[in-house]
Amino acid sequence: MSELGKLEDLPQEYRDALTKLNLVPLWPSLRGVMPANKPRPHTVPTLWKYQDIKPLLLQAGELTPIEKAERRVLVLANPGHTLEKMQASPAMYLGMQLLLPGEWASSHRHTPNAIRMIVEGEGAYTTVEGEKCYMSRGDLILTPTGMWHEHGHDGQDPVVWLDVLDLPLAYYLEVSYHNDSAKQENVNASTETFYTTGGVVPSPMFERSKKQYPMYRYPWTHVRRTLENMAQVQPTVEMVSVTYVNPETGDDAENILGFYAMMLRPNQTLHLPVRSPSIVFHVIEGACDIQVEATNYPLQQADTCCAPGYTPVTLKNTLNQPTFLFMTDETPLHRKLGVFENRTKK
Ligand code: 1HN
Repeated sequence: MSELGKLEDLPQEYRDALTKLNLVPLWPSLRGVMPANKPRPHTVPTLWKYQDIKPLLLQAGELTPIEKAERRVLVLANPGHTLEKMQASPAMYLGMQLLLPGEWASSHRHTPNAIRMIVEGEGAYTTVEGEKCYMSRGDLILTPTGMWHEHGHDGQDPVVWLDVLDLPLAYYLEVSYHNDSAKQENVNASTETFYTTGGVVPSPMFERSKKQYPMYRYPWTHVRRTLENMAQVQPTVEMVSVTYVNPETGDDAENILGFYAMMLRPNQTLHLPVRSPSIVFHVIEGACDIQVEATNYPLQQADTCCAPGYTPVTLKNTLNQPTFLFMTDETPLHRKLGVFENRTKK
């Protein structure tokens, strides 16, 4: 591969003439935008420890009333993208949100897709399109693009959850905006009750639901039980994991980001496939080491970590009991764009 000409090789007069006309020579920047064989990600492996975040989040609760914040969130920003960009990876935004007893975070909707993964506390809820979804640790609640949502809290203690949005992508595409509304009356039946049993879907007059988002809440108790059962009946299967899907179609739960839960067996070491999407790990229960290339990140319960794509990642359960992880990645987006790759050495 020959070395390409540099910008400095060109006469200043010529460069000035180009600049004046909004023109740029490609060759000095070609390798930068398209490196050989493997992308050069901005995303750097980053660990956010809940024990660091929680006191600062509670302090935000004292410093900033909910009316002044609308959403009281500390953003988990990847320094490789610069903190101002508020992104964990190219397409993923992460934030830890605090709601105190009696507070209400007003109703709105927006173009980015969002989910909540509940970290701790009981008694808070998100109302999604008129459906009141109660929050308990490990529950996944969807608020897909365009769905009205607001948060309330009937309980006694602070509630914290992890927000995951595809905001960086929506912002990049210049399609990110929101609308406000009055408080939603919660009128709709809980959609999850229609999908309590796998393999059975509601079919009034034998017609299947055409809703793109037929279910908003995935209770952790159900997901955890599924993982434990899978681990038990498949003792030799290494990767005990599930994907959160649309229960009507089996498609990914949302269009851009993928959501998964995994059980690491006691003391298990697991090498993940090397794939193109960035990935985020959050410990629902237990503890593990996450090794990204040569660096080891020790995670306790409620800690969150991200790794860039095209990078070897090894998970090691550091406990003598199962560890449960929530994971989110950019696989649905990569597949739709036709850039998904799995580079695991066979
Ligand atoms: C949002 O609407 C929520 O509804 C949380 O709780 C975080 C980050 C950026 C833009 C909108 C929420 C958000 C957000």
